[in-house]
Amino acid sequence: MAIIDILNAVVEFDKVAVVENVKNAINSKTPIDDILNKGLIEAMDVVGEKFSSGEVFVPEMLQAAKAMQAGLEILKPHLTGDAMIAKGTVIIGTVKGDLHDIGKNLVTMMVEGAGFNVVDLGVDVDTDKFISEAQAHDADVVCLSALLTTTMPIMAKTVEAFKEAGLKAKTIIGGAPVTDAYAQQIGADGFSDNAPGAVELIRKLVAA
Ligand code: B12
Repeated sequence: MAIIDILNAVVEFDKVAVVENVKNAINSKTPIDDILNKGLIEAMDVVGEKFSSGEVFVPEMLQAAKAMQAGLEILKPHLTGDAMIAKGTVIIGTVKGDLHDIGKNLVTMMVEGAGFNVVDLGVDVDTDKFISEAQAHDADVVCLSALLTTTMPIMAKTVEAFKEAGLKAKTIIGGAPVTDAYAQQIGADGFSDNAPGAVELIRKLVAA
């Protein structure tokens, strides 16, 4: 089973083929990282490019997302399992105005798999909710995800609110348009452009 078949099945939003191709790839011992990064995630980049060029529209983008998520569900047990880590509590959510959740869900899966207690607030989460949930759960780290350039300022507002509230929780940010430079600019405690990187960052922040 070639990785390209997984990628094409997502781009063609053929959920049945995605599931079948991912299962076959796992069975034939294709590296899990390749299935994830070169198959499922790269497919979303192709879909994004097609959206930018007007080749596909929101309904197709949504179908592709659903197909990708079906593939992720099959991969999930293989992404987790490293549970011998000092535990901590992590709050995660996609910021207000933003409904993209595939990347957030992927980060959630891997952080849970690394042995942390993860409270997933879902999408469209406002600053007050991040703060109140961090207080309620005595969170160590708060993860903010954004996929739209228009919702990135909510990250800045939320990071600022955490500083003002004087909570112990560290804030980290991510999502396709987010950069390390932006994280530094808004005073976040960290940034990663991928889910394993998020796990590494959280481990460091919790150990610090
Ligand atoms: C799928 C998709 C959708 C789906 C989302 C379904 C879902 N359940 O998520 C739907 C169809 C709903 C959608 C809607 C829209 N979308 Co859209 N979408 C995408 C698409 C194709 C893929 C996103 C994705 O899932 N990528 C795969 C995941 C795995 O990657 P990721 O999210 O970046 O996450 C990784 C890292 O960033 C990181 N990470 C993520 N979060 C975090 C958090 C932390 C703390 C850390 C450390 C790391 C981290 O780890 C993840 C794993 O590696 C992108 C194109 C793209 N390439 O990004 C456009 C894209 C993001 N969408 C776009 C747009 C414009 C829209 C709409 C405004 C379209 C419209 N006219 O209605 C709406 C907005 C709706 C809203 N209010 O949110 C634009 C944004 C442009 C911009 N500059 O802001 C993009 C870039 C497409 C494009 N090329 O124009 N979209």
